[in-house]
Amino acid sequence: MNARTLALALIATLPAIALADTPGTLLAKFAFDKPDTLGPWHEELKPAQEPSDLAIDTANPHSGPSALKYRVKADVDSQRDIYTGVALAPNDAPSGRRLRFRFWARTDGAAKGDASLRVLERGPSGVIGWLDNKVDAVVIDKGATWSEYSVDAPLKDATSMLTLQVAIAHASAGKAVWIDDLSVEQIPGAAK
Ligand SMILES: [Ca+2]
Repeated sequence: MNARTLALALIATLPAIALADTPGTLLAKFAFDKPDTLGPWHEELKPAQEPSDLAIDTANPHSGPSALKYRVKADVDSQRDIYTGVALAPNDAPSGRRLRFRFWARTDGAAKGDASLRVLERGPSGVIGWLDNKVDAVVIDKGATWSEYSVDAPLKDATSMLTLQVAIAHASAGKAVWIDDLSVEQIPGAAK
């Protein structure tokens, strides 16, 4: 490869690098570092109905002193989730809004595809739909080692609030997922 070819090859990689590093506007960040508080995260069902543990775990943090741990305690053979809400600013982007979700996760006892991040878009009239029309925005499948996950997706125009869910499908005793450093950023939208 001569110098010119090398230069062209490097230039060709620039847009992808620039896109991945595009600074976004941070809308929400969950570090799960305050001891003994889950902050705004909740279980889908009341504790008596929900055979699971949801806790701040100081034994297995990704960063800081702790992470969020969600562990199913009994065989329920259906999906279970924990959730929180994220309020958005009014839609003032004529070219559309685009969000980036980033987090670190690890699992225990969960098969590939069991655990996922789900993002429900909501508006003044209620539920609008899943982010990018996909039930699972991100499938968490890399096992016991902390791994980083990221997804970019366009937001529907009427969306004013998000519900983030960490879901475990086919919930059975012992399946667990840890989440840390979850962020939601708005990044430049693509022209429609
Ligand atoms: Ca943390």
